[in-house]
Amino acid sequence: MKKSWWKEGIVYQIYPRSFCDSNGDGIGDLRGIIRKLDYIAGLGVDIVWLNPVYKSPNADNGYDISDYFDIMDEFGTMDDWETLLEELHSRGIRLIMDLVVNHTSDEHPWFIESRSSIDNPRRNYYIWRPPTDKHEPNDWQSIFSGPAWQYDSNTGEYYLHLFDKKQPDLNWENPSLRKDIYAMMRWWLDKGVDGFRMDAINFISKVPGLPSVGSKLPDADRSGMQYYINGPRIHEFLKEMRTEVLEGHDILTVGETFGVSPELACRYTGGDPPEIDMLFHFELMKLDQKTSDRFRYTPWKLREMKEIIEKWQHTLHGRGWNSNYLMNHDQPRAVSRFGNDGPFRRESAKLLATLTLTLEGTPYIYQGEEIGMTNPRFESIDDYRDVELFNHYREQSAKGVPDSELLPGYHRFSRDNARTPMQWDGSTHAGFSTGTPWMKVNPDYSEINVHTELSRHDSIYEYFRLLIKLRKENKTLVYGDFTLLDPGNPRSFCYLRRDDEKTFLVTLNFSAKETELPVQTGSSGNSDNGGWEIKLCNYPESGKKDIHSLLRPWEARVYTKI
Ligand code: ISL
Ligand code: CA
Repeated sequence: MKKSWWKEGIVYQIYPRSFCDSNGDGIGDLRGIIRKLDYIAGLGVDIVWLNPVYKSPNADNGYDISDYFDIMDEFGTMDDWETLLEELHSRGIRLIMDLVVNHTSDEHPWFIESRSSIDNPRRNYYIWRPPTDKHEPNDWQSIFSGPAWQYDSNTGEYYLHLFDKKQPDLNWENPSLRKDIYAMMRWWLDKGVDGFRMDAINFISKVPGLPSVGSKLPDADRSGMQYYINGPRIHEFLKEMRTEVLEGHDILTVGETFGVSPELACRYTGGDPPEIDMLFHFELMKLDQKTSDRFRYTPWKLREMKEIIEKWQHTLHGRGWNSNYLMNHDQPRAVSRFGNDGPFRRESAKLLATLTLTLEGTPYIYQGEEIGMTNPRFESIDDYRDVELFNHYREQSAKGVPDSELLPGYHRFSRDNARTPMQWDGSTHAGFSTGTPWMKVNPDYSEINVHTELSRHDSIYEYFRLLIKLRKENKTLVYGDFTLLDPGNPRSFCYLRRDDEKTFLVTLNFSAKETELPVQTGSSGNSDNGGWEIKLCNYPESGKKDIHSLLRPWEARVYTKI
């Protein structure tokens, strides 16, 4: 297997709007990030991924770009961005930028021209269709609720928007559009960026003719997704991007790809060179969300989580490359979702970190995960900020669904769960801003914050640091193979990571009950430890001398064979 820095590296994701506000306007910014670089570097991460910082009217917090070549006013200037890049590089940290090219803002000059007349040269930069029987051209639904088409009275046609109506989809069938996108990517590479996280990248090729779903399919399939996910020309476009832009650059590319199987992931990430280096799949994110209603909870079992992880580890081993994440800016807080944000918050935050950082594939840590931040439970819809939620709310309340029925779903699944301001200390607004934050701080900030965390010798941050160090010192944890132990065990998740040199055993108790280990690792007071030496444990008495045969509630241990 080919080795590379982006396989061995660890990524820290920053959502700039919510990270640190340097000038008191309530919005996080680039200067704020610069202030906190030693904190980030202290974790031992090698790569920072920034969510979009380009000019944007912020219908979807920067995922609606109006100028690819400039920085959003609220976040600072291009000079600030250059300083950030220099400061990261001087600490040995690389920077990857979000690349949003499935759509732009409706305020992008291309779209303004495109909508101006049917024969404008930019008309075909977007996807316009005349009405069908005075209605939408097809029955596709927007991922953010309602039809995926918006009527424009100026020319009497509809344009396609898979996300909000302020995010019109670009027409990748048009070679001039592709040329412009590639030129923009080269421009950022010339500025020194180290890679791209490609937003919704497997949505860019739509099935020609844009067929309607029709009424035959069950409800879950009515979105039209089958006509644009991994569409007919996606591999061709990515290969073209590779030759036109990426070839000859030693960078990292990661695709955000909803609806990809492990086999397909091998096709995307397995070539030489690969179409994209790695991708984010959504199978774990669907564990507790199995219906088409984004805000409906479905119970999940640890066994299912193990099956998914095992399948991805096995299928991609030697044939592609994984990326591992338990949350990001679109998902609930991992500790609230997969862990226990009550009495075992600290233990379970560390346990989840152990999982992310001991699998094959590149690990991604999202801001606040390293201090165990939790989901807020805002009591009023007004406290939320996300366009996805508001569009959903508008649709549901128009149908007469009361707030009290909608709030539990928002508490659990709103993307704002991950977007509340970073909790730096116990002062007003958690030290995020001296002004009024753009979104309320989670009320638990006086207990959960960086300052409190760093003052403890057993902090979650410190545990992340130790795990990262262990991974860096042991390439077996990066490249080794994966064997699941005791797959049917409903409470413990245990596995081996192995190569010619070493074997690691990871044991995770995903429950508040004591659980037996599937492997003989010796017991308290017993010198026969089965040849296992403990390297890391999320309980205070690191277990070095005292090796229990039972896993305590939410206990995580990493052993190595001696
Ligand atoms: O398709 C999905 C589920 O039905 C989504 O998970 C989809 O893949 C996801 O919403 C795409 O997210 C990305 O693009 C959005 C932006 O709002 C998100 O923040 C971004 O991560 C539009 O640019
Ligand atoms: Ca600011």
